[in-house]
Amino acid sequence: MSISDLPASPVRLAAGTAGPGQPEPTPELHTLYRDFERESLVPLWTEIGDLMPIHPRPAALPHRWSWASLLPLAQQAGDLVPVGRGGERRAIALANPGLGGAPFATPTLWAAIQYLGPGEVAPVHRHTQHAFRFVVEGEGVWTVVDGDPVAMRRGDLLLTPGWCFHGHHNTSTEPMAWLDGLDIPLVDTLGSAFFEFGPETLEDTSTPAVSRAERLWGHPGLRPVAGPRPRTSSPLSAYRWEHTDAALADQLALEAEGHPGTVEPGHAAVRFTNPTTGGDVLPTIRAEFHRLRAGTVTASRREVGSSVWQVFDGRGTVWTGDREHRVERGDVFVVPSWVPLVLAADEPLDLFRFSDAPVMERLHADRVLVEEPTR
Ligand code: GTQ
Ligand code: FE2
Repeated sequence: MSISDLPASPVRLAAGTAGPGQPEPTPELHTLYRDFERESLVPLWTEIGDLMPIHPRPAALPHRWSWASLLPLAQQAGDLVPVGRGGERRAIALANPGLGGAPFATPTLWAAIQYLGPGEVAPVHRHTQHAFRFVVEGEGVWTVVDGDPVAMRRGDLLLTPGWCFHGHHNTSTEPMAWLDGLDIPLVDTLGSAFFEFGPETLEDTSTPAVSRAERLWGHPGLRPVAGPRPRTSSPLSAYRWEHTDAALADQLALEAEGHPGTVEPGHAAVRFTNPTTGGDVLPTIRAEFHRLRAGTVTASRREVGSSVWQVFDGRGTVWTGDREHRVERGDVFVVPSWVPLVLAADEPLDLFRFSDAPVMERLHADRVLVEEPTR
């Protein structure tokens, strides 16, 4: 029996046989443990294996949601559930099956599919939770961030940092669905949630192709001289697909020309950055884009902290621990802390990823273990 297999309940423990480091069960011990319970006390020696494991043992499980299942359900919600003040958003959370029914993808990250029909408006509000949207297909929605209308199109990453007012509206004749990522579970654990309703109507209903934030902050390698103070969240509210795509294509092309820059052979990756710091786009969330050449199998990689991935294009196979999933466009999968991940591309494979890495780094809890491919 390993230390982490010890039974959890002190009372149960006192009734059974003693495990390693545990006292012999006696009626007196049983009474002591019952008295602990009555006084809201828990002895460490019965919990040590769960609370202080040899390595992370997350409750969250590796899991895959297929876009082919998510989208029709979001469409049905579009038919049956109105969007407006009070409910605020027609967002359906991906609930990790290991987290007891909580609407959390991981212990720190929220992931949801949000759906907005033609002409619909999701009202303005703000909250301390940091948020982004990632678009796997469609267009026609503008998210208005602190009064600045930001177009949402396939491949774009759009930011809504904490305490920025935001509302969304669909100006097209087609419905649109996208992926939301927020730090709701972390904020819930920390007890740091505040929320405020905004004005009843959007501040600006214009539909510019380029937001004001991009005009100020979206020029490569350049920042305005005025207002140069570092900000913990990126002031650039849109990261456009054309730039991401070009960066990934160049990374792979350079590799083919014999110049380094990829993560590993056939695996290009970029991180979205805050132009005021060079760091992550949000204080609690890291966002990346990965591109695998057809035939690439990655090294096995385990990291402290959890990630959510969405396939943007292509098909492949994902191994999370000993689970294997076939994935294709739109599919979302979760990699809990310290679970080894291997990706294999059957055809060119593009993936968006977000994680709680900035939190782990701030806590000096970040660790990575890379093992060469065995498959
Ligand atoms: O679009 O503002 O998925 O506030 C969860 C909370 C989306 C949003 C979510 C939110 C939003
Ligand atoms: Fe929100």
